[in-house]
Amino acid sequence: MRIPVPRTRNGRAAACVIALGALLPLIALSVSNSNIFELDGDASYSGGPGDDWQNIADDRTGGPGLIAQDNALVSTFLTDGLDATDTGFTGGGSKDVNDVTQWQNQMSAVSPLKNEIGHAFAAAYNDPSNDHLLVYFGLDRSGSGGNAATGFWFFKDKVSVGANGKFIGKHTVGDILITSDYVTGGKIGEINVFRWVGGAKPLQVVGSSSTGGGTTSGDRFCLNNASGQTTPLACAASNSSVVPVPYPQWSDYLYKDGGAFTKLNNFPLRTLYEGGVDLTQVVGTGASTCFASFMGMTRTSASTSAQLKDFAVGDFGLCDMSVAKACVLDPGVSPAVNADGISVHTKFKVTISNPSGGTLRDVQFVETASLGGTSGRVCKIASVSLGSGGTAASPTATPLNTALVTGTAYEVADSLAGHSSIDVNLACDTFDNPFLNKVEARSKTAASLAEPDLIRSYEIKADDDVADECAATVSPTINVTKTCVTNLDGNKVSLVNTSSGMKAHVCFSIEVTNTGNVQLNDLFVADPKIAPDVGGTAVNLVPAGTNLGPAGSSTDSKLLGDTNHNGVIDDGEGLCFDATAPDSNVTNPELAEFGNRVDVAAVPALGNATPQTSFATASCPLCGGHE
Ligand SMILES: [Ca+2]
Ligand SMILES: [Ca+2]
Ligand SMILES: [Ca+2]
Ligand SMILES: [Ca+2]
Repeated sequence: MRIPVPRTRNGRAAACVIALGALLPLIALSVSNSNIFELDGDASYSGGPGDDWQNIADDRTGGPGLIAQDNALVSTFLTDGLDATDTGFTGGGSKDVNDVTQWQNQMSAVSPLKNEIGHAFAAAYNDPSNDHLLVYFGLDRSGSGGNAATGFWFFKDKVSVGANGKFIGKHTVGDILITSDYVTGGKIGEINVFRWVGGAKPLQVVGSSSTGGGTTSGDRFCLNNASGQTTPLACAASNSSVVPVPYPQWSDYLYKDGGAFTKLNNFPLRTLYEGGVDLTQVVGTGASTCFASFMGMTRTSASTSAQLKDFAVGDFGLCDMSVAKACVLDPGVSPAVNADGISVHTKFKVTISNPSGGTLRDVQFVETASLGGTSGRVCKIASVSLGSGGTAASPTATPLNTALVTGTAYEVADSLAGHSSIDVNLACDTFDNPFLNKVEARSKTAASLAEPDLIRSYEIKADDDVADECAATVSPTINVTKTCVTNLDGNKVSLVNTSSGMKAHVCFSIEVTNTGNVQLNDLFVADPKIAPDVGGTAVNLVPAGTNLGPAGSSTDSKLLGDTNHNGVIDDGEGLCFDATAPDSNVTNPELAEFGNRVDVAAVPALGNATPQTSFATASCPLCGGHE
């Protein structure tokens, strides 16, 4: 497979089209007119005002670039695999009436050999006489002749070969299929043009030689003009004689007839097929003529019940759009934990690109992440960078620094020229770290369209080897200190007489501090002797250095034993217990101590939910000489 031929001659191509229109202002052109394209049963350029496949192959990737003329708006020239290394259709689901998602492909030799595609190609032109979009298509066969049938899809979606025998992409209403038959003698016997409409009968016949009839002129067969039309809907030609392979433009034409594949300088009879369709007639004036990919195929017949054989598929960027989104790294700013310790600030850049030759209109951008409401997620457009290829939308259509609404389309450019892109710069605050989300871009190929005809999306996913997501550094840490409270006598231990005898009365203060950058929830304090009351079942500590709300409710530390919440342990405050004997039953009063250990734990509000823990011990001496 090849990528589409890069259009390096747009300026001259446009000039040629204008010149052609200026020279032939009163002459009705059409899909069958050789002044636009030579549907003549060969691939060689005659030197006239219209192109042939030689002009297209000249500009393919790796082509020689020797011919000045190439009037195509966009073109593609695909070199297909041969024999056992070729990918072709397989399976019962590979039918015209089934969605692309039901088709299957496999690597194997095509049977019979007459269905072996060597190359497939397509090109789009503007008909200057009526502004219709004309699309031409063709293929060469690398196997011996005989009756054969072809099909050509123009997809709105980007269809390509996927993994495990599947295809990537799907049908879209408006996809076009042209099937054709060519029979002994090289004559085209049948052309059918279908439009994908979805539903139970997804293929709608737009034009067919079986119902409307056709006319043969030389090697060219055209459908008779439809009612109300002055030019044919579609034409096709095949070589009824041996014609040259136009080297050096063509990539090697290999042919097999019983033996091995051999490079030929001529196309044998009926191995070259070319056709064209008036797309504007197919879809109607004013409707979208946007297509993103092209497929040429061989098949058992032109009927929609045919078994599908070989195919070649590639991009056909008649109009196209892509969107990407990535987190912007801005140290200390993005991504970063906000001062509240529970949310993360992230800047994102959404890049909407137009890789095609045509202009996109009314470029819109939609956030599909759940924003606002009770979730606390907020994204705002900080700015739009238009670059040289974009023109601004009305300022009211692009509200800056305003909370975006999920699912609402915001226009970010009035137009986006071919081969250019724009950036939408966003700032988001969310409870997620990293904030994984999805964006959608929409645009039109004609400003007159009621609805966008190009819709693309991009999702930032975790762990998919694409560095588009980023997470703020979350550093949850908790600290605890435990101190003996000195009583009025200046001692840390008081002896009190109780009904059960003399006891030591000992008081502590315990201070738990959040020393990290994230809020700590559900503070848990365990001290077996004093059973401290932490002040509720769900006590939270805000990040270090932040104090929100009234004292004692939203602070970064909690002083246990401070009964009146004035921040200090006053006389009579503290967490106390009575003991009948010193720790370890020490008998020497000089060495006697009363103490134990406190353990704390709390759960970070962001990042890993593993509780943070710490502990402290304090021992209060009976005689005050040591601690
Ligand atoms: Ca031709
Ligand atoms: Ca020709
Ligand atoms: Ca092939
Ligand atoms: Ca193939």
